[in-house]
This record gives sequence, structure tokens and C-alpha cells, in this order.
Amino acid sequence: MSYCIATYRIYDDKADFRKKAESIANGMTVGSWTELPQLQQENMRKHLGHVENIEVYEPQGAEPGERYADVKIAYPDINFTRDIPALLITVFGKISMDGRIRLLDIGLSENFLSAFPGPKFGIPGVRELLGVHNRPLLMSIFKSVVGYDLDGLKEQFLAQALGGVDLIKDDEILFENPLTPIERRAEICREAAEEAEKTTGKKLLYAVNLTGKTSELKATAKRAIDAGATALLFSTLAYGYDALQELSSDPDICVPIAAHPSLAGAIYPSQHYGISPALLLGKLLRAAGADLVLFPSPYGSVVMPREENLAIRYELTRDDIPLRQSFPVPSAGIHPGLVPQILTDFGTDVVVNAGGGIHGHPGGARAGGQAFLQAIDAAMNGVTLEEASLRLPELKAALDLWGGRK
Ligand code: 1AE
Repeated sequence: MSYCIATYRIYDDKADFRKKAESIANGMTVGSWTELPQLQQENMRKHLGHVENIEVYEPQGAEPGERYADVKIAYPDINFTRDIPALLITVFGKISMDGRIRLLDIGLSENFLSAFPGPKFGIPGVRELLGVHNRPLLMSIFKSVVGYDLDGLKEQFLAQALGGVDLIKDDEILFENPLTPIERRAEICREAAEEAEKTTGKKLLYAVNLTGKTSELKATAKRAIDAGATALLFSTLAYGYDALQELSSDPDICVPIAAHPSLAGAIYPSQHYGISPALLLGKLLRAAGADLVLFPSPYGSVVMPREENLAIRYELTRDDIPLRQSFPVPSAGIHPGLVPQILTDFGTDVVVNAGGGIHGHPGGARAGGQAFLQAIDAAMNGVTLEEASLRLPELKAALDLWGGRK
């Protein structure tokens, strides 16, 4: 028998946690077990979930609200189809609404995972497309996009591209609109990328924001790719993991997909409810095929605790599962002064991602990109940013504005 194993943290001041765990294991699989006649119990046994482990935390003198248990429940794979919606509904559908319970992890069985091709490109594939193998990548985010026309967008694109960035992504709030429809956007940005390459000698990927009705996503993605998009940005949690998987496993959608974490804050931040970031933004997005995964860093404007970031990174890059690794992209409020810390926490296989930290540079977006690359180069070579900035005016201007001289 093959099982997926869910780990929950359940808070309760008085509950008998074993009873509670058993009622979940029964209730989320065969329903009421003990009330079934003997013969039916035998027939249903293969569908029955079971409690694998319970660890109760009840420190002496615990204040009300502090008592909890970490509970592992095994769910037979034969109960659900091999897709993420069925898995999530099984392990955390109804019970997500039943008191203070948080889903920490799901151990995916080999059998379940075998239905997932995972990222089509992953870290090695994205590096191959860019021809950059030995340093963190740099991604720039379009800012001020709503209400701009194609010329305005092209001008912004060129300024970012000339700074030497590896990827440029749309802002996630840029939807289909008459001024910059997705195909025209893809077309003019491809032209701008080619123009910039003549100066920088560098390839770059442009991730257009894929939006609109779910039933039209694939067709829209293909039109955008035909028009010149070299990557896609997709706000997966708004659409569902399965929508991402549909895109990533389509052989005609042959560009990397960056998953934007929009809405994740409605699901992960509570210690008592929701789903852990490592599962929500790490394990499940990799399984669904995200080549790059954005999430709030511990350092910038929208923050997530460092240990949660490292847990996401672990899930995106662990090498004991047969899927390509996804790039971690710690984001929000990132500026060049943070680069050494990002490299310390994430190593080389990371995408440094910035919007305001590029466009807000006193010398403009081109200088903003250059300052980031200078910071990456210094950090890679063990040179402090302070020291590097003595001969690099773009980096110096960024450090003067935002600080961070490690
Ligand atoms: C966590 C997502 C970050 C994001 O999408 C974004 O646009 C960040 O912009 P900046 O770098 O904070 O300006």
C-alpha cells in the first residue's frame, strides 16, 4: 500500500490528541469506522487512513493556548486521484476549518509524485537558456505599468535590459488591457531585448504576466510565446496548482514559468492556521512545475522569517526527489546592499529580484541593474561592498541610498 503522509500541528488546551487524530484519519477517509459492520470494515480497510505518530508539546506551566501536538496521518493513495487539488482536499479540505490546525507538510509517496513531471527547465534549464552557470541570476521587475502604452513599456524595458539583468518580469498586477495587450507586449519586449543584447552581449528572459480566464490560459500563453515571450509569470495561488501543472506539462508551452506568491499571505502567516510556506510555496509549486518561485525575503519590505525562507529553499532544491530543482527568488524590497546576505542564505543558485531597488536607483534603472551585478560580483569574490564601491559609482550610489555595506 502506498500513502501520502500529512503532518499537522494542532493546538488545543485539553483535547485527547490521539482521539482527535483518529477522528481525522477516519473522517477524512472512510468516514465512521467503528460503526461499520465487520464485513464492510474488511472491504474498507484499504481506504482507511491511520495515525502514524503523535508528539504532544505541553511544557510545564504552559499558558492557555500553548499546548499543541504534531500529528502525522497516512492517507492511502488509492483514495485520491494523482493531482494536487485531490491531495489537498483529502488531507486539508474540511479539517482546515475545524479549529486551530495547521498543515505543516505532506510526505508525497513515490507513486503520487510519479504523476508530476515537475519544472520543465528548473535551475539547470534556466541557466542553460541564459548561458550563465556560475553566479546568482538577477531579475528586474517592471514597475509603473498600469496606464502605460507600448512605447512607455519599451522604454522601461530597455533601461532595465541595458543594466545587464538576466530576467525581466511583468508586474503581477498588469492584466489584459487595450494599451499593452499580452502579444504586443511580448513582441515589443522581444525587440527591445534584441536591441539591448547588441550593447550588453547578454541574453535575457522576459516573463509576461499570464492572466485571464482559466479556460483561456493555455491558448493565451501560446500566443504570447509565438509573439516573443521567453518566460511566463503566473500567480498560481489565485488559479490553483492544477492550472500551473496544466501549463508546465504542456509540450507546446516551452518557456520557464515563474510562480508569483500573490495571495500566499492569506494562507501561511498564522502559527495556528493555514499551510506552512515550505509546503505552499516550496514543495507543491515545484511539483506543479514552477521553474522559479518568488516569495517574500527576510530582509526587505514584505518579510517572512528566515527559517521559513530556508525551508522553502530546501523544498525547491532538495535532491532526493526525481524532479528538476526550482530557483528560489526571495523578493520584495531587495536592494544591492542585501546581496551578500542573500548569497550567505541561499548560495549561488538563487535569483536576486528587485523592482524598486532597480528603478529607484539615483542613476536610473540601467545603473540600478549595474549596481546589483557589481554587488553580486563583489560578494562572489569575497570583496566587501564597501571596498568594491570605492571603484564602482553605481554600487556606491545604491549603498549611499539604501545602506548595507557588508
Ligand atoms: C514577493 C513578491 C515581490 C514582487 O512581486 C514585487 O513586485 C516586488 O517589488 P519590489 O522589489 O519590492 O519593488
